[in-house]
Amino acid sequence: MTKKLAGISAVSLLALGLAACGSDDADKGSSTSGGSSDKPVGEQVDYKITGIDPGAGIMEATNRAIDDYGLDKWTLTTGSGAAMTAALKKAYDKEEPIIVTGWSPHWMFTKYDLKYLDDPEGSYGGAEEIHTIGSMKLKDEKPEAHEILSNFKWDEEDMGTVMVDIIDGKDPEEAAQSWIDDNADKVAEWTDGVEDVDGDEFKFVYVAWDSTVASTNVMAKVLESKGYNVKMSQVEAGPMWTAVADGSADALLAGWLPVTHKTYAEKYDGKFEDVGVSMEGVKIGLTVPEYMDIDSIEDLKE
Ligand code: PBE
Repeated sequence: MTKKLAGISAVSLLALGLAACGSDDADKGSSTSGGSSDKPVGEQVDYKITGIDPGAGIMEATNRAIDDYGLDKWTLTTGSGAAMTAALKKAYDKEEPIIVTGWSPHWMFTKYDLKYLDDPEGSYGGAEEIHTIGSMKLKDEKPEAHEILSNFKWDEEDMGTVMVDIIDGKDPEEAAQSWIDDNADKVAEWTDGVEDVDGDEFKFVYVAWDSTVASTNVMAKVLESKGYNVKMSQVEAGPMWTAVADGSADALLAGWLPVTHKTYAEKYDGKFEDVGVSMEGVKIGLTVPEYMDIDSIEDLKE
């Protein structure tokens, strides 16, 4: 029970983090320094934005922001979601300045007090949606899975529960299964009236982004419960889209649109089916600890 309560409060915080996105207009342009130092924020962080894997849409958006805001001195480092959150934890524990590429839903907003920097130029787009992207042959060849995936829709609290369980040490499969056990009504909305299959293979491709790990594990378990033999193949962002477009995988659950994965969606236009929207109102952007005394990407110019 204690665990459950802790989970709920963690998840409400996550929802709060999401609700706070972009609505933080207080103090705009109040200061050009960050943390307790008087130095410009750029000097404090060596003009470095801590990024993730190079194929992520948020990396493309961040390079666009560097351009849009004239951040000539700045560099975006590449790494992975895990390396980014490790760097964030390290800085946060010492109350040091750091700027990362962040997105919601993400457990980092549950574990740390963070804020998005305002983006008046709109380099990161606005409210995004997570789309389920299927291969062109999915509907004909695996109509049961297609139907379930087209019904798949949940919210940031649902995903947050799974993500927080995983970061707190639960195995992703177990975290997925316990969310399913606790949300039988929701799962039934996706699966009701859909016939079972007999061991047909189904292949998901996914990137090791914490949000995507959560959704893919949940849907893998749901499809398994209907008789599918599900394979999950972890790849980079580009190969994830390619695999669905060339039909070597059946579906991906991390099609962030209209902005984040626009380049991929345009590249493969006509070669995939947009099966449905699994979540609305998601967001990407530059993210900093609350203790930093900046509010807008414009403050990085100083
Ligand atoms: N993300 C998580 C991905 C999509 C899902 C925001 C890191 C990206 O930037 O491509």
